[in-house]
Amino acid sequence: MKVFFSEEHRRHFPQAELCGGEFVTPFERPSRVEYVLGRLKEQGLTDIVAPGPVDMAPIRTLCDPGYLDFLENAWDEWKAEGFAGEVIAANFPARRMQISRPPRNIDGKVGYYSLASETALTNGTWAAALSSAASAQAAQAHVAAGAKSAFALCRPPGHHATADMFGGYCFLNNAALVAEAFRRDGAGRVAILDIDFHHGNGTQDIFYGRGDVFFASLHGAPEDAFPYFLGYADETGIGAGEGANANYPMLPGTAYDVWSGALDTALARIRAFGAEALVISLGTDAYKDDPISFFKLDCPDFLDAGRRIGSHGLPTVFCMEGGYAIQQVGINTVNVLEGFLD
Ligand code: Q9C
Ligand code: ZN
Repeated sequence: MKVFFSEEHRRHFPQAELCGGEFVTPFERPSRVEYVLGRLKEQGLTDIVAPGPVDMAPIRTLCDPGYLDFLENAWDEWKAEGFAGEVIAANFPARRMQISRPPRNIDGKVGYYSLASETALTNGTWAAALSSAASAQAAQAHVAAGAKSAFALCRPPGHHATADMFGGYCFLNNAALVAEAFRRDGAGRVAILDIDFHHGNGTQDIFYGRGDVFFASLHGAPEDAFPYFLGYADETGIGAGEGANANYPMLPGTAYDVWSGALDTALARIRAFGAEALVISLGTDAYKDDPISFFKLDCPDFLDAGRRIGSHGLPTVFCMEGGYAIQQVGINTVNVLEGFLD
């Protein structure tokens, strides 16, 4: 399996994450990908290449122009405002406030264009997010050209990002870009399966009204887990998208017996949908010792999950998402790929 990876990810390395009322070193840190790269090489997955330049056209098609403009200029505007720290949102358009009027001031704009305040934006964030999207695009092009599968080692991750909001460590929705590219390249129906511990709210939101892209997500129940305000089982799509969204929220302490049942159900739905290509949002934060999650999957479970995904035989692009148990993120992520290849 070919791996697409850009060193440009390093340009996103915020010092601060707001967590429990304190600033901590971000869980989503550059060293995560070193562990994944190390494990890939250890297991003989050595075909690792840098993507070509990002293709902006599909990003402009997918995202709100004001949002892209914000991402590109936020750091400069923040500094011009005289703020000393990293770009962090503190003001949000909450219930019964204006949600269609982006403020002029960057302190307002950052809240307008985000869904949470844990994620800081820095000088190199835009370049890093574009390089992450470029890896996803290159992986998709590789599979569209006939390869059975590819792994986009994306950082920063993408599945929480909507067309007009960042948050949950995500800026551009890489998995959504891949799904759209498969459609553009001729796949009539595409499925996205999100196995990250957190609900893929951004991906769901982007495709919620569409019948051509099926979205399934296995995640911590919204009553108990970020992003809290989406991911319930009764969210099944709307209009043409009715029936093309499937959520599998699960409770704290969920282990592989229950989780794998949800995985099989989701895969059966994807098969029944008639997907011609598959995108996996590959987070491994369902791991038992993940510092910010509450499922109980163990390392071999990721191997088995990969096997179950691979047994469907669909052309597949994996996009890296979360996974914060730093010592195991490489093993768990590569286990899914190895299981898939079995
Ligand atoms: N105090 C992804 O896995 N909440 N994003 C963190 C820590 C946000 C996770 C709570 C979690 C975002 C891609
Ligand atoms: Zn996650």
